[in-house]
Amino acid sequence: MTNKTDAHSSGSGRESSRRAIVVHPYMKRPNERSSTRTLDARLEEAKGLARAISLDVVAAVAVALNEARPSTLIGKGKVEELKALCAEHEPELVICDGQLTPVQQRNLEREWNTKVLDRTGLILEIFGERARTAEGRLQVELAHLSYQKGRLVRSWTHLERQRGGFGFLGGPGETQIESDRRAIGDRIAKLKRELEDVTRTRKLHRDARKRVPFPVVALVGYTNAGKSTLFNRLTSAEVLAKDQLFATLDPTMRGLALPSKRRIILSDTVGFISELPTQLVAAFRATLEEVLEADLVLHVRDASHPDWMAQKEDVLAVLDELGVAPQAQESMIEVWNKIDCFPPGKRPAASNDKREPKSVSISALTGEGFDRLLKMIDDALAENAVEADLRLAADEGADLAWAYANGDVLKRTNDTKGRVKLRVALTPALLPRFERRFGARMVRTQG
Ligand SMILES: Nc1nc2c(ncn2[C@@H]2O[C@H](COP(=O)(O)OP(=O)(O)OP(=O)(O)O)[C@@H](O)[C@H]2O)c(=O)[nH]1
Ligand SMILES: [Mg+2]
Repeated sequence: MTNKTDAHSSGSGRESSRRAIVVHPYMKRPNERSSTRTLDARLEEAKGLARAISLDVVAAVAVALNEARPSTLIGKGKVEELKALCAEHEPELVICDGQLTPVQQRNLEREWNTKVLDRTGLILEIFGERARTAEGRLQVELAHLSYQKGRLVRSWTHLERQRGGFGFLGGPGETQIESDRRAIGDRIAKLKRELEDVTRTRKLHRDARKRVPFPVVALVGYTNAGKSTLFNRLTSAEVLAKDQLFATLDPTMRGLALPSKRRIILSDTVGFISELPTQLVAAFRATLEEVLEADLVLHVRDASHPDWMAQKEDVLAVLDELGVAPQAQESMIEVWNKIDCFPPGKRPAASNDKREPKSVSISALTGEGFDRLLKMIDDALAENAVEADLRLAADEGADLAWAYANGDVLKRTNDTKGRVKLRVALTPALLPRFERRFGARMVRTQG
């Protein structure tokens, strides 16, 4: 991975002044996916990704393709044009906002006399810079290696085809690649073992936390939607919120009390993006377990973004790929953020359609709409809650204290003999623990 200066501490990143040209190739005959996004927004996103590793974008060009050329992806004429642009700006790097085969990458590097990185490579670089925890770093390195390994295989088959007619198979190139592949394979196996250890420790922590009776509410959403800003405002925590793609990588959790006094744990996570490299989705599955096990998921959306509909599809696709249960997706609340960007009267209106997910408009920046948001969280959790009655004898004070510490006590009645009846509200996750502790002394009344 890279060993450049820290993007967070370098501020504008100007002093590093690594100049880059961004090239966004797209098919002239748009397929379904690209047609839902504006070209401008795609180019902006590509520039944003480049800036996320403090690159100084000196030029950005969208390139229309009739077809993908196997040798260079983009057509001859455009390759020449961009060569001139490279000669003019002398960038350190050209970002190609699409997938390149290793052969295409190498050919373009030769043509333009500069290093070329494709979208997956760029996202991996960003994640490499952002990862802070041991687990995050392991996950990114693993993803990076899987990516490299795939490229070695492909370039090898290409070489094989080139040499095929001459009987040079088994030449030095092949041996080199074979041993590279083996080395990468060994490293991957080692990383996987280390990651398993870290994940196990993390699970222990999570189980310990589970003994706290608070429901977990997870924020998910497209990168830059405003998850961390909302998280900070709600919990008054200082989590890095930046106009930067993938500002947050490692999940962060903080406690918070709702208006009903119900305490929850809010979790801020990594943002999603279209065409998230599959290696990364796989690698981050462990981290995103917080989301998988959340009692409620809030989908934070940037309502001011021209592509917010396409972004929603991307987020739902990643949630599916991660295996977030359909019922969790069903109870998901959509948080339409950044409504301060709209003049009054021009704001997107929440639908009353029962088939649509519940939604609430807010501004994480101004705090507008927070009352409604918090009430919706309260209501949704209450809806999922289970109620039960506990009957305790006078000498069962320890159990009584435990019930107060772990459940949400709604009502208490004492009789003359010192016996106590408690009505408690429990999250679904808590129910089994109460059942274990109280057995026949507990009767479910609802849920
Ligand atoms: N105008 C406006 N800007 C906002 C609002 N909420 C967040 N932003 C801005 O949007 C940018 C991204 O905010 P973050 O909170 O870092 O977004 P995120 O979803 O955590 O992004 P990642 O961690 O990269 O996935 C920042 O520049 C915020 O100041 C809002 O309600 N209104
Ligand atoms: Mg964030």
